[in-house]
Amino acid sequence: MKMHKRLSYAERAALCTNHIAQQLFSLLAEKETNLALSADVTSCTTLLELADKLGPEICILKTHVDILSDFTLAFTQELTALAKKHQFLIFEDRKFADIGNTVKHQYQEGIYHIANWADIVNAHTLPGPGIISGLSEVGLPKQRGLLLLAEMSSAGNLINADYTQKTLRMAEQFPEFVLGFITQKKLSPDPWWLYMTPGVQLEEGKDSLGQQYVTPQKALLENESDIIIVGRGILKAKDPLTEAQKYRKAGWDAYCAGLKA
Ligand code: 5BU
Repeated sequence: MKMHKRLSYAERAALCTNHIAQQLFSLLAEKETNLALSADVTSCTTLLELADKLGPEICILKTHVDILSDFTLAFTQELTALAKKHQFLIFEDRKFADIGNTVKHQYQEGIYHIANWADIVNAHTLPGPGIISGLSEVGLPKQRGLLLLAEMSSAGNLINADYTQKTLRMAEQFPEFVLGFITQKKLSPDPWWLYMTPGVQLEEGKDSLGQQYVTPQKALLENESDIIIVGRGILKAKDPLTEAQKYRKAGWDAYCAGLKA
């Protein structure tokens, strides 16, 4: 028997001290979508068209900026303008994984200047807490947020339950900067952490390179995650907008069912 009633996104927004978590929980509640689009395309024009068309359906647009073959800084200005227009946050799925001093430069400098346009980035905890300190030196003054990789969706990954728990403990040392986790499931009774789950499609399954898919219901209702991250499930569809609307509905219905459970 369940002891605790699940809290709504709005209730959790009110319990957050982390600025970005609060903003994102409020956005989920107001826009009524827990769908993040993984915009894994290689052309800036295609990405911007997707962002403009699907923007009204999503809470987050997730990028892999280093797969864009025609990246320019002007592109990031257009993307941030679309984020404002359609009210979504930008998450660069950079998966930083080096020592603090190096990731600081990777976050702020280089070709991409990620810290200037991405609201959220993520990092592996393998290098230890210095990676978070380094990123926070760049991100905190800009009111950015960090997700830690607590679990991965791919088959045979080396993350175990102990690593996941230690990742949670590390997050607790940086409550101002860390807003939550990339994970397959809820990790803590503390209501302020946000959970985002990749490896989601309408049917369970896998791809040929180790990706494993769960359904929106499994991720949000059973595993109590908060946001589903969907790439090819939407991008490969004949009509990505209609497909995004299907995922949005599936995600929102699963969230509402969780509140009633
Ligand atoms: P897909 O097309 O829905 O399989 O894309 C999933 C996206 O999420 C893709 O950009 C991955 O890089 C990303 N991802 C993931 O699939 N699994 C993980 O554990 C993490 C990120 Br972390």
